[in-house]
Amino acid sequence: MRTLVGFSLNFWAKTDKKADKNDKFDTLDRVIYMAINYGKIRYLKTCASTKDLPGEDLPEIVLAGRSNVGKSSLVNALGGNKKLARVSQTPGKTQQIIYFDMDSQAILADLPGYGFSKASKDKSKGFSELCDNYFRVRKGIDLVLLLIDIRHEPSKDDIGMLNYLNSVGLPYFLVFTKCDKLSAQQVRKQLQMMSNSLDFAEDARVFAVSSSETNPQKSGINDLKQALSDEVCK
Ligand SMILES: Nc1nc2c(ncn2[C@@H]2O[C@H](COP(=O)(O)OP(=O)(O)O)[C@@H](O)[C@H]2O)c(=O)[nH]1
Ligand SMILES: [Mg+2]
Repeated sequence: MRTLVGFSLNFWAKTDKKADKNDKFDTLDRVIYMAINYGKIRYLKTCASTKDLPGEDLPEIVLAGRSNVGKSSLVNALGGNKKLARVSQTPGKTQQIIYFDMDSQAILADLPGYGFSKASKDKSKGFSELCDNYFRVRKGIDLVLLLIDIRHEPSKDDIGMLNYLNSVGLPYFLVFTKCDKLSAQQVRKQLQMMSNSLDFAEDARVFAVSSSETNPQKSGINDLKQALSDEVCK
């Protein structure tokens, strides 16, 4: 069965304060040891080419998704610091791979977004080449976070990326972003639609998150943090 982890935890916590103490999703269970101190996420380096990539000593987590889906905002939400990664109003601005060190426990690669229309053709070409080259040369990827906007049908590029991950067998989580823009009921409906229309691995975990600066609750982020820590410590 597909696990709608972040989604169920978050909305249960909000609506059912007297949840059964023995329930495995009880909020007490959330105060568990995390390997990664997320307050210690730091910018590491920016890579314009695969020649610049950092060493592969630490586990590597990769953020992939279309431009403007919320990759940089997610880095900031994980780190609890809105200045970590530059959040852009203009799709397609980031044209490099930006690395963050996660408390010396793992590194996080924020990939250039795919599928943006405003950048020039040349840049667009370089962009996807960098991503292609990255996945070709990088052998030690531990986990890909594939971000998809909860509000929209997955794009051709989202589906292409998912098919790629399935075909090469890279482990991934699906992270649906911008959930604060929908009601709880709409989020549920969209998740159902996504799980019917997307061909994702049975063991892929699914999170529904909000990284919005104006939404202090940051739904789903704690659950994602815990899951990333668990992956890194495995
Ligand atoms: N409401 C809301 N806006 C978001 C969220 N995540 C990102 N955004 C907005 O979406 C835009 C693009 O975000 P950004 O993180 O730069 O996307 P990236 O291109 O994938 O790195 C910015 O205006 C963000 O403020 C979210 O969870 N909720
Ligand atoms: Mg970005």
